[in-house]
Amino acid sequence: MDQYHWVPFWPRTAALNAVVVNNLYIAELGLCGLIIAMVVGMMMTFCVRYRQGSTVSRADRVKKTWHWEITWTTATLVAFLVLFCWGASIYIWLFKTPPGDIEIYVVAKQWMWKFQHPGGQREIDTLHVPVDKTIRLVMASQDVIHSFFVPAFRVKRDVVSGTYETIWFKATKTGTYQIECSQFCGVQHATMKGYVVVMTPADYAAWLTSHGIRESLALQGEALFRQYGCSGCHGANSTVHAPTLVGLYGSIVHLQNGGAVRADERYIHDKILMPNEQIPAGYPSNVMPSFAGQISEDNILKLVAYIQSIGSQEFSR
Ligand code: HEC
Ligand SMILES: [Cu+2]
Repeated sequence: MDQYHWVPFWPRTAALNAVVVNNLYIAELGLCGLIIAMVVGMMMTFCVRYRQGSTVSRADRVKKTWHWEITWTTATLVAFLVLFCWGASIYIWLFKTPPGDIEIYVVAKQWMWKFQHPGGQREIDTLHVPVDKTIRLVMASQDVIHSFFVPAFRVKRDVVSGTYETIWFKATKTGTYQIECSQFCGVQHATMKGYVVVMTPADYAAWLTSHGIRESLALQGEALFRQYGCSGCHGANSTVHAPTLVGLYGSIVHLQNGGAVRADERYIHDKILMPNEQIPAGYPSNVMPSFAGQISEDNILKLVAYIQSIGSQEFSR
């Protein structure tokens, strides 16, 4: 059963993320309620006790009691600091995407959600996932800003064009849950809805087989890698001084400007569109051409999947 399902208007709770957010929410609400009760309670008490015509003593009106001042101030400070630390750690936990058992690529566009599974299965506006697995979404926008929001999972992340955003969730209950776009993205924004279908592992496996008509994303990416001429420079027989992409994914790249970056999806994506933003140390700049405007986000995702498939370092993000 849903956590707190008996509370009116409480959204459904169908993921590990949602349970954690629920607990924080209840605690914050409880603490704030307690403080309101104390403040309003005291106000009412004093209003009645010192009303005009009451005969209680009004002596010592300006006497300060430091004990009370200090106790009260410290207690609220500590309470809110605890809430802050707890909330901040949950925020980091929610937004720092772990590697994930299954990685799904998402392209948002006016006005639909396109999903691509690692095996090449594609779907629009409906996302099938297994229960109790960490699902990692790598999301790109083909046009304007969108936002991927699944209320029942309490996960929401803006999807901005030109770069990748990631988000994760672990569904804990089978069922169908609504996806909303929560950034105004044009006239059909209100209809940009979809569903996450959470299935048992067996059902999910069956769904994958019945939809596994295409070749895997990595294989499609390999074809694009040749088609766009990447292999001409990055291939084993190339005469161009370009780095091999084997084992690149997940490694640390040392840059010409002295910095270092993790070669994750975003790095590879940005490298294809803006090659001169980050140059690996020891390689010439202005050799790799920009493919901005030539490769769609769908195809960039496939290229990334291919580069990931030719060797990656395990890492935690
Ligand atoms: C004309 C040759 C050329 C072509 C074509 C080319 N690249 Fe590159 N690429 C380079 C060079 C040179 C570098 C190293 C210098 C730099 O980063 O600009 C590089 C760097 C990279 C890097 C960063 C590698 C690292 O070790 O950090 C990636 C990823 C990459 N290219 C992917 C691609 C993809 C995908 C394509 C095809 C869509 C492509 N390249 C097409 C020459 C090329
Ligand atoms: Cu949208």
